[in-house]
Amino acid sequence: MRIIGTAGHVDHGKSALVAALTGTDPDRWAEEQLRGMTLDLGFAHLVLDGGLEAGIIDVPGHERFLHNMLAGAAGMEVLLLVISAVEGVMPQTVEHLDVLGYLNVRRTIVAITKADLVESDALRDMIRQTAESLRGTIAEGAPMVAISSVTGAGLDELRARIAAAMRDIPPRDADAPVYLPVDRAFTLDGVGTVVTGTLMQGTIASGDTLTLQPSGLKARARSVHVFGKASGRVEGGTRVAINLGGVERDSVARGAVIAGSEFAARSSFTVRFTPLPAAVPLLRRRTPVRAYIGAAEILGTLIFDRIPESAEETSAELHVREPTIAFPGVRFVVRRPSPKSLLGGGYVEGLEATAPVIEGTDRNQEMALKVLRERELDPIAAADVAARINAREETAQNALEALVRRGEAVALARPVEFVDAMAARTVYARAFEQLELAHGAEPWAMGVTSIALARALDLPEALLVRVLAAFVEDGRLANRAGYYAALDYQPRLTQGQQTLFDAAVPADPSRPFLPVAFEAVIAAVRTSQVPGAAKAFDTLQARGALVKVGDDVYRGSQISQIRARVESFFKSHEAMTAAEFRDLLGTSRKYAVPLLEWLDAHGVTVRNGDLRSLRKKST
Ligand SMILES: Nc1nc2c(ncn2[C@@H]2O[C@H](COP(=O)(O)OP(=O)(O)OP(=O)(O)O)[C@@H](O)[C@H]2O)c(=O)[nH]1
Ligand SMILES: [Mg+2]
Repeated sequence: MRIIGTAGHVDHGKSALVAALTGTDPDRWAEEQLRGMTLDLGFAHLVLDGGLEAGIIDVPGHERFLHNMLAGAAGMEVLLLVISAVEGVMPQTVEHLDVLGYLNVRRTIVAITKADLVESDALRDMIRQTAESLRGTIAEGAPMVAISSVTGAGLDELRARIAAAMRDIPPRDADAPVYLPVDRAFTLDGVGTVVTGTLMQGTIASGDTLTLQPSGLKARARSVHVFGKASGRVEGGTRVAINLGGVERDSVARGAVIAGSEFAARSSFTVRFTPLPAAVPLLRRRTPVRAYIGAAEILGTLIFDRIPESAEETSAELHVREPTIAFPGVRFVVRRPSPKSLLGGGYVEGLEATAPVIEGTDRNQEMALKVLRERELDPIAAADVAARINAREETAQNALEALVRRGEAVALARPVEFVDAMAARTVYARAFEQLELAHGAEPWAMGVTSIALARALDLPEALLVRVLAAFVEDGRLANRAGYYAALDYQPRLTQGQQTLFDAAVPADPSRPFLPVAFEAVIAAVRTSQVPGAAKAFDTLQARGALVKVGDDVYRGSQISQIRARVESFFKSHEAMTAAEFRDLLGTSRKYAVPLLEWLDAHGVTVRNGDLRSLRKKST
């Protein structure tokens, strides 16, 4: 289904044309019937030859109801510009074209109505003049068809033009996140709350849980109707009516949005804005506006860095008083709060709007990559990428994973986020440079800690750790006992360092399980004046050559023997007391207790009251 919209000056025959094409009078209100004038949006279902279907949105032409016209305008893809053969182009013809020039119209057809009321010469002249007046608008060069809603003349040709235009435009993205600006909300007896709107993109199925924004209310789609017919599932580009379960009529109104979870309501948007030429002198650095986004009308402020001096596209911030849903590429129009003249319009800035059109899955990957590149080293979650590239979260996730496989992105953990691979590789390269320097300068050290690396690279430590983890995972960097090192790096102590520690923690065969006080080792390091002794001590501990247990230091070989004895003890015992352990090693209580705690902490034994048992190997 496609969405056709009417536009044109009051009384030019928009509603009559819709009725002639569809058999439905779009003026559904008694007051509209009485006054012979459209006050609010009307809707009709057009079925053309071959089953081609469209929803028609009929708008009021009177300038007083421009806000209602605006509520329906964003959904229009095919514009049926209605111009009376009697009057020609009139003020609201121009105003509607100005509005629609900022929105999503892709094809325009001009219907010259009331052709039955003018002579054929006058009609020809009018058509020529009209074509002239439409220069520079979105209707420039559009096909023009003279019709009469009274006699039916020209309607077949108009239908053929409409069908051709509909076939010409690409379908809306059914795979994108749901975006449905609500243009009507009402209650039906025995049914409950119903909202209608144009599903701009995405897919909704009856039974889905939908989110209303900006309220955040959740509602169940009890049923989904398309022009009176129940439909299990509707895709982007359809006029829909949804019966919402669990929502009071009062809590939803025109301007609300049914939006996918990818989108969050915001009150501030970076936009590209183009003023109308006549509005340029009215612009201030902070220009109060009435903004029309989707079907919403919200007061706000347009803020410029530099006040536009011509009717050219420029960057601006749009702040609105009530948060709403808009994402890159979403179009908007602004008027003055009062008098309500049109100021201009534009679109929410972002990749969607500025990137060259890339179709298919590659499009998502390319857009996601642009997001990553723009952020450099600032990680971003898949859900946030989704909102920025206007894709469903799952789609964004797949695109990001594909980028990781392509080597264009790097996945970080805790939380799962992504960064541009180029930026990450730069960090890796700089870190590696630091490591090589450190390995050369202090070959006895284990490597470099994250704190030292972060300081050298001038990066937040937490970020550095997450980025480098990806390279550790890939096997391009080692992280041992908290020290980063090149993969093939092995610390080697100097002869002086080795001698120092051999003497400080000596092996005494007569007292095989006697440790040395940690303080004593530190004192030996301090008084020795052996260069690099402190880091060498760290290295020996990191590699298990020396083991700190409580306040004492054991040689690694002592610890292995102790473990071996304990394990062999448990071959013939279920449990072990502290006293049994002490006797097993022939050591004193002073050393036995910290050793037992160390064995508990290192997963050798399990403590159960006063008893220890061997921890079952969980493989
Ligand atoms: N003779 C003749 N009268 C027409 C034709 N189209 C519309 N009219 C008449 O013109 C008047 C206005 O028509 P509408 O269709 O209500 O005009 P509109 O553009 O919808 O007006 P608004 O919605 O108020 O902007 C009505 O009295 C119609 O009967 C036509 O093709 N021929
Ligand atoms: Mg009308």
